[in-house]
Amino acid sequence: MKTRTENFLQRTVQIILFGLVSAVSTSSCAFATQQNYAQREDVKVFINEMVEQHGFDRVYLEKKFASAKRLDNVLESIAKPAEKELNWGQYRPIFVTEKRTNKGKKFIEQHKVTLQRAEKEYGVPVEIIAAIIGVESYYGKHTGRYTVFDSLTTLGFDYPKRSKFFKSELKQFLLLSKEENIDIETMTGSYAGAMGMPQFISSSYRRYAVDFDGDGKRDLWNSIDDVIGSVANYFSEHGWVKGGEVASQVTVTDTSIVKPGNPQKPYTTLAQLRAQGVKMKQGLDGKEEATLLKLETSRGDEYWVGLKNFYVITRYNHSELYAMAVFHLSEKL
Ligand SMILES: [Ca+2]
Repeated sequence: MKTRTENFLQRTVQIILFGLVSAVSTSSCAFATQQNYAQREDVKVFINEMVEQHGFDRVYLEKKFASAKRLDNVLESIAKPAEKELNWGQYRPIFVTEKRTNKGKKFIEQHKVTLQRAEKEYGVPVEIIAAIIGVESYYGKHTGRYTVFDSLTTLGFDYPKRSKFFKSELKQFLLLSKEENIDIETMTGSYAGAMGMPQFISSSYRRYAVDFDGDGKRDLWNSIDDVIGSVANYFSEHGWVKGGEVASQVTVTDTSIVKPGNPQKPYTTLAQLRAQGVKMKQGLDGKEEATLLKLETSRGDEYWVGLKNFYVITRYNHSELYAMAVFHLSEKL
């Protein structure tokens, strides 16, 4: 699954930037370096491919790449190692706040009809859909101010470490703009190319976005209906179990059974964990597949079982802390 491969640290930094210092929004242009991408050999190869394999107009692409800006701040952001990895005790309070909870309740109230329609159609609870939008963009408020064409061009051609991935996303991005007939100058997002209220990268947008308001377009920047439907469809396509639980806190007597690295994918069953002395709430089906997680906080370690739906949330963002934060926020909504 390569639909959302921005790694955990980048995503965390990005989300923290959105969440904590959103007031300091940077304009893409402020950190741009002049350079003509259209004249570069590697870009010419890329343009050729887009013309020959995907039917793009050469003159159009040459013109666009000639005016593409190299964004130095994008390169700085992506290369910057996070100061330190956050543990659960530090991560949770960033996302599960009273403010985000209250705004989430209002969001649900305001978009109840659409959220309920999405739940009915895709089997994904209203609260989970709302929590994702709440964590990703503060319910649509912070969707990123980078011109995604510039950031993907910069990363695709000037960040060798991940150029394959970003060139592929750039290709997906151009195809998306063509299919949806959107001017690439208006397609904004995070420095790593996550777009709109649900922060879909281009390949996810093409694959999972749906037109949920029926106007014939999939618009994740402006149509809240499309956003809601698309998030629900994403989860449904990744195997969301209708009516299933996400995670449950447990007590572990023998901590040596905890696998290091917090595997996100279920690798055992609840019955097996019970047999290993894990105490959990009643009513959980023993046959259900699960993973056992250890989450560190300043008040000591917490142990959780993550079920299939927990794993599905990590398909949106490959971090167990992210999935747990979404789950906790959804529980408060
Ligand atoms: Ca639409």
